[in-house]
Amino acid sequence: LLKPVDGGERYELRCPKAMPQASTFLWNRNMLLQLNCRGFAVAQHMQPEPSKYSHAPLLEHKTFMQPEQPQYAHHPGRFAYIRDRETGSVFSAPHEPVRAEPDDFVFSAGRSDAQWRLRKNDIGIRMSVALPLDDVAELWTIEVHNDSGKPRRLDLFPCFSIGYMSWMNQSAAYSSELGGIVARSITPYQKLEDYPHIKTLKDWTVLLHGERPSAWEACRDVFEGEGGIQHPDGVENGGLHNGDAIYETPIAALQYRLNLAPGECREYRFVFAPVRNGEQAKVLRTTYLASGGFEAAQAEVKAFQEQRQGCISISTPDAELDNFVNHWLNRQVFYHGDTNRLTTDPQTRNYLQDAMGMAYIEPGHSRAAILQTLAQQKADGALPEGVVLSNGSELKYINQVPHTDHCVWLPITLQTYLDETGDYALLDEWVESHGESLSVLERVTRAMRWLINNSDHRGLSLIAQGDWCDPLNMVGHQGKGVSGWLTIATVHALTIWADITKAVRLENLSVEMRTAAEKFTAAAQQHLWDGDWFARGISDAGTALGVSSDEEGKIWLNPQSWALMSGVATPQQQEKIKAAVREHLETPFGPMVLAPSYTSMREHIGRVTQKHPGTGENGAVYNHAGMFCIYALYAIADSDRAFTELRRIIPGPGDEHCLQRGQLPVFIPNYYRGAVKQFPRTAGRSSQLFNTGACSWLYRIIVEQLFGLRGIVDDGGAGGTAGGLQVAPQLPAHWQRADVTRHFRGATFDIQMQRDDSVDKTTLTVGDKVVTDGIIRDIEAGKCYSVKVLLPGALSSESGAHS
Ligand code: CEZ
Repeated sequence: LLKPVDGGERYELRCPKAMPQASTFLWNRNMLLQLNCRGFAVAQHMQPEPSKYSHAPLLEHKTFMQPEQPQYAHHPGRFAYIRDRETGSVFSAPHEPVRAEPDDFVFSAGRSDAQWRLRKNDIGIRMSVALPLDDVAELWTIEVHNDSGKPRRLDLFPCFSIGYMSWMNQSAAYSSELGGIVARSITPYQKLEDYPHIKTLKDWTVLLHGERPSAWEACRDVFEGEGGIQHPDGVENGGLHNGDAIYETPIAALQYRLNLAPGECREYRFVFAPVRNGEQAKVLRTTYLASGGFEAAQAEVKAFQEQRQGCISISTPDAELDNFVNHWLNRQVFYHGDTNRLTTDPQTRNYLQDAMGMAYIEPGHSRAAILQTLAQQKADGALPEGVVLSNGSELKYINQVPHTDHCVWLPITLQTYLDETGDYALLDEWVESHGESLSVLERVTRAMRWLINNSDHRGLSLIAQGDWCDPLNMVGHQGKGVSGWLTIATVHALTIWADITKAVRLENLSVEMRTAAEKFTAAAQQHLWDGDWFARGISDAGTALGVSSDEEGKIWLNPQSWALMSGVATPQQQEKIKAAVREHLETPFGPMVLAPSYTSMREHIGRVTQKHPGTGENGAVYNHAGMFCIYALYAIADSDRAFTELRRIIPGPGDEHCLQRGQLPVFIPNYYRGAVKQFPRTAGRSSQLFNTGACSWLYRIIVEQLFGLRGIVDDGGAGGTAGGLQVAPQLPAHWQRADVTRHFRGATFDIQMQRDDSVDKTTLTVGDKVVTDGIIRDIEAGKCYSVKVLLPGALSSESGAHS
């Protein structure tokens, strides 16, 4: 049913019905295209705010990308109907809208394209789509193959949804000058001051063809007639009548008449895109529909991607993990950094964590993102809710709600960047914000002092209308409620900043940070420890949440994970926490973010309790939080349990695992349904949403914890001391061997990790030199190092069970 091909670079699904929502996504810096296996598509481009060019049949409400988006018969898609002119039988590719049972079906997700191959009645169809490097355009190829031993007379009807463009003005017609269907509209608006912007928008949608069709239809209702989109009259009756749409819903349907000899194949190319005018359409035509245009675009994308493969490639006993890490995870991490999730005002915490992942792929990008964030720091040290990326854009949606955690992510991202690059000069860069020029070091210190001051009389961190958990909006809206997680996360952030300032020999500052961290730790211990785990918070009215006396939302994952990673939990508490997480939160899909899921509104907690139980923050396996848990387990060296959880979060291995999730292992979704006891039927189901902080954390975990290949500074070294690469793998006990290539500060390390009976501790050899402290120093850029790591704990056979 499911399998990786091309060495893992593609992933194939062989049935359109087994996981109907299974999807992949393609992007470039200006657009995003999510495609599901049945041909439905969600496309978005930036001008600079997200816009559509292939619309739903009703005017869409504009909002952020949502999880588990439902599909419906008229959902926008890219289809091709095939009609046999002799028998009149009709089917469609990829599967929608006709939904005929295929004889063969393959949906193939690639790193830079998506393909479908299907066969029905001895006719083979191949559809594929790729995006160019920068232009907003879908490059489609449709091939029809006569696999039967006799000549076939067929009609091919490529049919691309344009949908309801605008209530002010919409129309469509064929243009022989531009060579395709051209749909025009005016984005609806009312305010006079919007006009200058509206007139710059790409309000046309075009389907440009390589080969001229024999007929076309631009009006959706005429195309469909009484048969609807599933059995359109235009197809069933055997011909289109070159109609146009005059303030009617457009569609781009073309007709090609084919007479195919046995074994004959015909290929057609199309460009589907939004444009502002005919000139832009002409440029797309000459760039892409001239001979070799698609090939050149793909070659450019490939070359671009090859430069951004990430800093690690692995070969382990777990081939599916290798595929995911080598081909897909790096891609998803890069997508986040490259596009900022296609928003112009990413949430500050997301922006910083996406930049954390980029430290391993394109560190210059992380550096710029840190500077960009600090350039919007407020005078009191607070960071804004969102980082505004383009002139004139504003804080929208969730960014209008006050959250108090944004500063926490700053030292975390900075540390990752510094470890990876050794670029301590960044700390001395000057950043201007609100008319004040301060160094990065001063600005981060100010952010940390803001966190220190954001506390109540008990020393607990105020939550306002949320922290990491966006919908935790009613715990502290009156200004008194506190966050248990944020109190603990503040310890983590301050400790990191204490370490960095110590490394650059700012002893006093470092002590100030460490002392403050100790105070928050003491406050957490005094007010938040509930006997077996840490509480999630205390409301304005003084009611604790996430405590054993709660019937629902009894235990929340984040305070526990962060208590483990920050050192807040004592060794005894660590054991209790691990046991509690196992008992209440563990599932076959990863840990749930809280349990039991709330089933009704709690006005001292907020919106999170109104989400459907088992979705999102209300008790899903929320993978971003799952990553904190895995990171924490590695941080306390519980590497086997960490690996077990890590492996659960990636779909597979095996069909069954993927089927329950309904997702291919080509990305990590933001959640899998939780509430496993309350709703076992839907447990594990993927949100299909590939925007998530989980991917950056997973990449970091894999590089720095699982394989233990982390950059460090020499303790006490003056600012800028490069340090080296620390080698401290935490491989799961059942792995006997792993080979890793790590790119680090311009050098390449070919690392063989192997369990060996003869050692009782990890032993590191570089070339023929034994390195006793586990740190490879004096790294020369451009050089390739051959590294051998012997690990204790060899099993007698390679058959160690994978728990
Ligand atoms: O957004 C994410 C945020 O982007 O939710 C996370 C948070 O840490 C991320 O920064 C946890 O709350 O508002 C809501 O209720 C939603 O939960 C969204 O904001 C959520 C979406 O899943 C992201 O697309």
